[in-house]
Parts: sequence; C-alpha cells; structure tokens
Amino acid sequence: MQTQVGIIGAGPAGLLLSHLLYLQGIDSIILEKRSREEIEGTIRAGVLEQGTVDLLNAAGVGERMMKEGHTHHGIELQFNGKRHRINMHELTGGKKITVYAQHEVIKDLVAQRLKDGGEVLFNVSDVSLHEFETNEPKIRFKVEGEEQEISCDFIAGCDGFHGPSRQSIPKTIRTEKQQIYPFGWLGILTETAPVNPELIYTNHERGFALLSTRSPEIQRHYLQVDPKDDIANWSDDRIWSELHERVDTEDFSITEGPIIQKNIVSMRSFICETMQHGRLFLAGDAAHIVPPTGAKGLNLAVTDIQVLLHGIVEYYQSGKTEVLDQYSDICLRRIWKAQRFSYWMTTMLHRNQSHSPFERGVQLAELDYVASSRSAATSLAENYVGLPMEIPGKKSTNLSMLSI
Ligand code: RFL
Ligand code: PHB
Repeated sequence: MQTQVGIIGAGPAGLLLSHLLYLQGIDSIILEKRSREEIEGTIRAGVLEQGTVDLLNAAGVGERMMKEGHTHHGIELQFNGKRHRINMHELTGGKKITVYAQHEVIKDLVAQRLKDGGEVLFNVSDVSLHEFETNEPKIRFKVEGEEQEISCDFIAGCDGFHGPSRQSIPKTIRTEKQQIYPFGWLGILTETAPVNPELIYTNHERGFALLSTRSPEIQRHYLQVDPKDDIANWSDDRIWSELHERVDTEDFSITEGPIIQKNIVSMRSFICETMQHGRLFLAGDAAHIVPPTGAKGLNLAVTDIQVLLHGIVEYYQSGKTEVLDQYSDICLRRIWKAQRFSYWMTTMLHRNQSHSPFERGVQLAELDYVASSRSAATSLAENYVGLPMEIPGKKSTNLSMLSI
C-alpha cells in the first residue's frame, strides 16, 4: 500500500488529521488496533476549547456538536462549602467552552472520513514503524492475520500513551519527564437531569469532586479516590453518599439516578521531548499526558494536529520544511503551558493527605485568591478556554489553518 501520510491511531488526533489533510487534497491511511464500536464507545473527555470548536466547525464536522453540545460561559469553584463563579466569558473577552463528549467527536469524524472515502483500517495488530529516518518511511502491520506494509512520505504517531510510535524514537534522542499524582478519578455516568448549569470543581476535606454533564438526560461526575482503589469497592450507594458529603451545600443536594457506567483512572503528567524524529511526528497523548483537571488533553491533541497539518501542507505546496523542522519546538512551547495549568489545577483542587496543616492552609488561600482577585481569575479563565495558537512567522489563528 502507498499513501502520503501514514497515521497510527484513530483517536481525535489521528481522525482529525486525516480529515484536515483530505480537505487539503492530501492522502492518508489510518491504522487503528481497536474496532469502530470500541473507539466510538470509550467514555473520556467532555470539554472542548473555543479553538477546538471553531476548527471542527470550519472543517465541516461540527453540525451535531452545535446541536447537541452545550456552551458554558463559566465554571464554579467550591471550597469551604461555598461556590464561587469564574465568569470566563467576561474575563476572556467573550470566549467560552463547549461540553460535548469525545466519543461523539469520534463518531462525527469516523462518519465523515468514511463518507469521503477515507481509508480507516480497524482491528489491525502488530504495528511497527520503519525507515522513518529516510524519505520513504514504512509501517508494517497485520490485518486479519495477514502481514501488510504501507510506504508513505510521513508517519503521524497518533496512537496514544501506550502506542508504538513514541517507543520507536531511539531512547538516546528523546527525554521523557513525568509526574505521577497520588490521586485517581472515579468517573460515573448517571441518568439524571443536569444538576447545575455549569461545571462545579470542588475542593473538600474528604477529596476533590467534579460535577459535569453530557446531555439533558446523562450527567458525568468524578470523585477523587486512591488511584490503586478497585471499582468493585464502590457500590452505587457508596458513590452517592460520598458525592453528597463533598458537593452538597446549605441550599444544594445532588440529584441521584441510576449509574450506567463507572471506572477509576490514575493521573499523571508526562511529556516527551522531542516530538519528532526524521519523518515521524508524534501528536496528542502519544507525546504528552495531562491530568484531566484542566480539561486539556483532547484540546492539545487538536493543536498539535494543526501545526503538523500546516507543516505537511507547506511541504507539498512548496517543498519547504520550515514548519516541519520546528514542529516539536512549536508544539512543546504551548504544551508546557498547558502542563503548567493542568498541574496547578490538580494541586490546587485535590486533597493531598501528605500535606501539613500549613500546606492545606496555603491551598485554601490560593482558591480564595482565585475566587476573589480579578487578575487571578483571569489567569485561570484564559488558560481554561485555551491559549492562542502561535506558529512563528505565520498567520496562525485556528481558522486560518484551513486556508493555508
Ligand atoms: P487517544 O484518544 O488515546 O487515541 C489513540 C488511538 O490509538 C490507538 N492505538 C493504536 N492503533 C494501532 N496500533 C497500535 N499499536 C495502537 N495503540 C493505540 C488507540 O486504540 C486509540 O484509538 O489519543 P489522542 O488522539 O491523542 O487523543 C487524546 C485524548 O483522547 C485525551 O487527551 C483526552 O481524553 C483527555 N481528557 C480530556 N481532554 C480534554 O481536552 N478535555 C476533557 O474534558 C478531558 N477529560 C480526559 C478527560 C481523559 C480522561 N481519561 C479517561 C484519562 C477525562 C478523563 C477521565
Ligand atoms: C468531563 O466532563 O468529562 C470533564 C469535565 C471537566 C474536566 C475533566 C473532564 O476537567
């Protein structure tokens, strides 16, 4: 098989890259180890930055998101039993976020790729990357037990944290930095009406809790738990009782409903420097992981893709590799800022049992500062809605990416 860009992974990064390349007349093939049903059914992110929403709309895949997603102009922080609203819309000159589930974005992108005749190969195995230090990289894999090979001009490693792409970069060339947190998130989906018009991030003596939403009928909530805890220890009754303890206030009691899904995920910050080697480019979770408290992971995957798209299009249009050569540096500059924000939100909002009473006092003072200072609240707001995308020397708003 032959294509221009071989893409490993049909997550948001791989699917969106393939679609944007198609809009620029560039061919790609996506290799995905899971089935279509699995990728369309995995529950993950919910918050889309304004830039992500604008890009999906400009790329013609935002119709359902605009109908079924919900725009939020602010978030609420709760501590010491009181709520404080951060009015992101006002603090950022009119920006907002949209709550629309990641697996719905995946469904929209898969449907569009298949409608446009895109090649997405599901259920592949034994993916390996070769000769990407030359001008003719190869990807080998098996599909239905049969060995296959793709020759391409570039490989996009969009295969998430556990995929083979990052591991293919020689260890002497990449530096990996990470932080493991002593926190896990127990996430549930429950059949109830929304409990609040906006997301509520709570710092409580017993641990962090987050109330989010998915649709008028389904809500998404999280509880901080021990990352090694077993979901079997958490009956529905125990989950509701813990949520009541942490989020109820004098005039609010969380609405209970049937829990239709529950699981525990651990949290880490991770970054791989460099994100490129030869003609292999890493994007999204393959190169970096942020703890979900800042709601940045999917959004970062989308901005990586835009830089990569820009570089690949420039190469095919003019033979220049100016942007491709700087791909890693351009992406990492913005990613480090998202790492900082996600780390800050995580340490500010979670209850750390190893904290001294003094450190706990500082944590609550930090929340109080954010809730009461316009400057501090603006800093949170501008990071939460998404920092601007910058490609040196290029006119690089999110939308201009589509008219390179
Ligand atoms: P993905 O989504 O992991 O997709 C990678 C794809 O590659 C496939 N793959 C392979 N394919 C072929 N061969 C192999 N050997 C392969 N190995 C892997 C996988 O099957 C998969 O389909 O990475 P991508 O595209 O970079 O997207 C990243 C996002 O998925 C991730 O950052 C977000 O989900 C993070 N995240 C959030 N991000 C946000 O922007 N906003 C949020 O509100 C938000 N909330 C969250 C989150 C992540 C969470 N979890 C579960 C960690 C909430 C949670 C609880
Ligand atoms: C979600 O709705 O899944 C969600 C919302 C906000 C976050 C993380 C996850 O910070």
